[in-house]
Amino acid sequence: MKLRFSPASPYVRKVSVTLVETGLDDNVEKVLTNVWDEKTDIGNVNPLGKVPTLILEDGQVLYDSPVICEYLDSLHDGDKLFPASGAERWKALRLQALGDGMTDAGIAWLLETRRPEEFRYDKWIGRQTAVVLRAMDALENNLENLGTGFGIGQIAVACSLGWLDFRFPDLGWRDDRPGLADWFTTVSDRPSMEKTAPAEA
Ligand SMILES: N[C@@H](CCC(=O)N[C@@H](CS)C(=O)NCC(=O)O)C(=O)O
Repeated sequence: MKLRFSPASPYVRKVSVTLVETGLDDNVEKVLTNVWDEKTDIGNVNPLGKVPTLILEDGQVLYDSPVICEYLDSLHDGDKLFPASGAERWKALRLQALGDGMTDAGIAWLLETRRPEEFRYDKWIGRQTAVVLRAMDALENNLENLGTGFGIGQIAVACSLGWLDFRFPDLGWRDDRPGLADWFTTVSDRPSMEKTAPAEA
């Protein structure tokens, strides 16, 4: 399998963490991809032009991160990151959606700040910032949803928080959210998280 990746992407990090947590890290060749390079071929591989994109041995292409992570989870016999069914599954998928949604808003916010000043829309930045902070509040106010495990929902939230620290180091989100801050400190010690810290390409 080949993984088209960028070391800065929080969605790619979900896949990279999943690979370590499932013991599959050695089964994937990682191909550095700059999706913003005008000459990139990523749009020929994945019509959405995004990373992560996983290319299977038979040439089949998988995207996006929830699909890739669930596929990888189907390839091993250890503890599953995606509960198979029932209430636990919906809980895990909702937590993943919350983590991914927090990332989506953070990325929209970041990209807006990178536009030339005359094209920047402060109201849009405000809207996205509010989503990020509201998602963090929802996590802080429902810490039981994070629990003690490290499945796909927790992975999505951890990768999102790690990316927000990377891109917005002065956000100060820990000040009013001590429970979430403690949880993130604990999960950041996992080898899968240590090995995949975000970096500029
Ligand atoms: N929902 C997708 C989001 C993937 C995504 O937006 N990746 C970014 C990198 S962080 C990207 O490739 N952006 C390129 C673009 O939007 O054109 C996932 O979970 O994989």
